[in-house]
Amino acid sequence: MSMGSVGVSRIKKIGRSLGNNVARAGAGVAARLRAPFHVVLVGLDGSGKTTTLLRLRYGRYVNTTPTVAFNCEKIRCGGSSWLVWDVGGSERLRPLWRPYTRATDALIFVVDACSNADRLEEARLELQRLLKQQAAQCGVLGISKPPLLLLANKQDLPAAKSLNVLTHTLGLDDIKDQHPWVAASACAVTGEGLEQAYSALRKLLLVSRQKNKSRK
Ligand SMILES: Nc1nc2c(ncn2[C@@H]2O[C@H](COP(=O)(O)OP(=O)(O)OP(=O)(O)O)[C@@H](O)[C@H]2O)c(=O)[nH]1
Ligand SMILES: [Mg+2]
Repeated sequence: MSMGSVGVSRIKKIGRSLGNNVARAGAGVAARLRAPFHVVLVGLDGSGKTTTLLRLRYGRYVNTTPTVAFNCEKIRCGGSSWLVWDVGGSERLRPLWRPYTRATDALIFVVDACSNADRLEEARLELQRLLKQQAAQCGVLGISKPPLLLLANKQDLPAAKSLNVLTHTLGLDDIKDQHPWVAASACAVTGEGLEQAYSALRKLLLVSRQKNKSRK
């Protein structure tokens, strides 16, 4: 065997092993990209959380009853897969939001866009309380705040308020620099707007992760 042929076979061997390592690393990255984002759906009772989730899970309208604890479904929407925890929104269940939203990738706060002033004030208080808890929890754990999607549901109804009115009333305009958020309108009955809403949340999640990486 000549020196030249030994060299070539060694180079081929190194190339193969390098290729395997790159392939393994690539598979790891792909698996991480495929892993679903963990997201928690919260919002007042009757805002339509479960209807949005079941619409995405089954691709059709499903009649719901008030959630007495939580639902969990894996869905694909807006270019990603999501493991969605839908926690009941009745007053009695709201204390559960805290443990469910600990160390989540993202939050979705669903608001009934037709809510009257009292219900909007109730939603504002709950949302602001949740964001304060998030800030405290993330501070303790040393992690960044999970991006928030405000989902203005029931846009099919004539009394639905605009996104601008809702983001202002819920106090999101005031926390622009403190918490990453995005808002979108939807109708859970027809599914209109849900793809765009999840896609906007996905984009915000990726941008936030990129920012955190470059900060480290
Ligand atoms: N017109 C209209 N009705 C909707 C829409 N989304 C949900 N609903 C109705 O609103 C009611 C409450 O919906 P749910 O999905 O059960 O509400 P929820 O937020 O899960 O309520 P809890 O489980 O009690 O927290 C149901 O009667 C739904 O059919 C929508 O986009 N448009
Ligand atoms: Mg429900």
